[in-house]
Amino acid sequence: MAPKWDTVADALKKADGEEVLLRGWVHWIHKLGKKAFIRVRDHTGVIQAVAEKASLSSEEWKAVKKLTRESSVEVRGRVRSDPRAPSGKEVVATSVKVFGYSPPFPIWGREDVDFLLDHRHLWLRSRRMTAIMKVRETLLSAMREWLKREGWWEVHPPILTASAVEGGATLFEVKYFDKKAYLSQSAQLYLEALIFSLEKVWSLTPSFRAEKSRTRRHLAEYWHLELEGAWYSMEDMMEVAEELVAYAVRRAVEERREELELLGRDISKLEPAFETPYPRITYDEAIEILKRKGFPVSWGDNLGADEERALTEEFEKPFFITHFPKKIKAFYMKEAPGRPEVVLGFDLLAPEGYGEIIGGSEREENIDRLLERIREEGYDPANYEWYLDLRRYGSVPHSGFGLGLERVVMWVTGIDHIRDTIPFPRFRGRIYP
Ligand code: NSS
Repeated sequence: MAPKWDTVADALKKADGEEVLLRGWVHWIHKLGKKAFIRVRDHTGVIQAVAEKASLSSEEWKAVKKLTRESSVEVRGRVRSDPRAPSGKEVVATSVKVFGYSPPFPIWGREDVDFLLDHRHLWLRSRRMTAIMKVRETLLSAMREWLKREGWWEVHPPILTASAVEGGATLFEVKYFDKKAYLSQSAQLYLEALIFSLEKVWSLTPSFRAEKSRTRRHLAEYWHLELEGAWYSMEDMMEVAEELVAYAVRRAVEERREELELLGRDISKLEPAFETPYPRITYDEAIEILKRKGFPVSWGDNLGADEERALTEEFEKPFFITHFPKKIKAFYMKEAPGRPEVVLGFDLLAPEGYGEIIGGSEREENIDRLLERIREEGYDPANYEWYLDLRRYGSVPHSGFGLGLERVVMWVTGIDHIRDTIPFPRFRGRIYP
């Protein structure tokens, strides 16, 4: 069905004198005697309409006089080039219809963070949030397209689960009838079950982490894109990860240049990410680099945000860190052959200080080692019986990873806080709206 009205982008493409019918919200309005300048916003942009008392019915002119910012309107008119208009063209209105008036809009754009979060449902109308949401959509559709083309099956694992994947400390507990259950931290264990039929699977699910501290890059609810592949080694999986990211970033730059520019993103900093392979360093090398940079780190330490930021200064494109100490990584990661203190795990870090966007590994196949690690974590092995079955019945070498969509959006848009990568962010202290 062809839309019955024009977008602002359509209007800007029209020649002088052509008729348009716009629908949108009043972005800005200036009333001057018998004239009103109405900037109309829709999802494609903003255009100025000029309404004059003489060209409208008296009802319509009355309505125009009552218009306020964020009222919703329909404007019919003719396009006219005007170098003084913000977009070089304006619409000379022949009719204005009001759908909904707006009392004084509470947001001007200079309010503090908490005010904007309390009014998130309204702040989403800003051009900044609109641009970010479009970049997000483009990144995700590009990834989806890539995965389909490369033969990965999309599947739908559960969100309500009986057990932890990524450590008990960040589990959200929910009442599940007369039992306790948890919101999923990762679909991984279920994806591991699905590779025995579909072999190459992926899912996009919300993942939940009860992160106790508020940071710039942690949400309590985030969108997790996860892959799992039968017969894939860690190295194979890293190639998948870099190709997926390179493709998505390239597409976002090609298709969302205007939005990235509106956000003030220096696009030249994203271009190196188009080319694979991405550099690879081991955890051991990362520790050496950090020591050289004067960080008081020793082997076995977790790499926090500050350490990651320092490492990103060494690279102009995303890079992998591999072979982490076993004791800082999850129970399911496979021991490195000949080096039992290290696992075949990898992180992909985005440059410019952004840090980890992907975490993955080859999975432990040895059932005894798995059980031992499950016990060490303090989990009840009974909850993992089904998972252990996957090692009993025709076990295969396999690997996978999880990508935090908001982390990727944050890097690509160049924004400094994860909360603006998602319409309604969830983190400690924030559940409304
Ligand atoms: O904890 S991860 O590093 N890894 C997993 O959950 C694996 N079980 C995934 C897998 O192999 N299937 O999380 C993966 C990614 C991580 O690199 C971040 O990009 C993102 O998920 N992540 C988060 N994003 C936003 N907020 C929070 N709290 C968060 N935690 C992880």
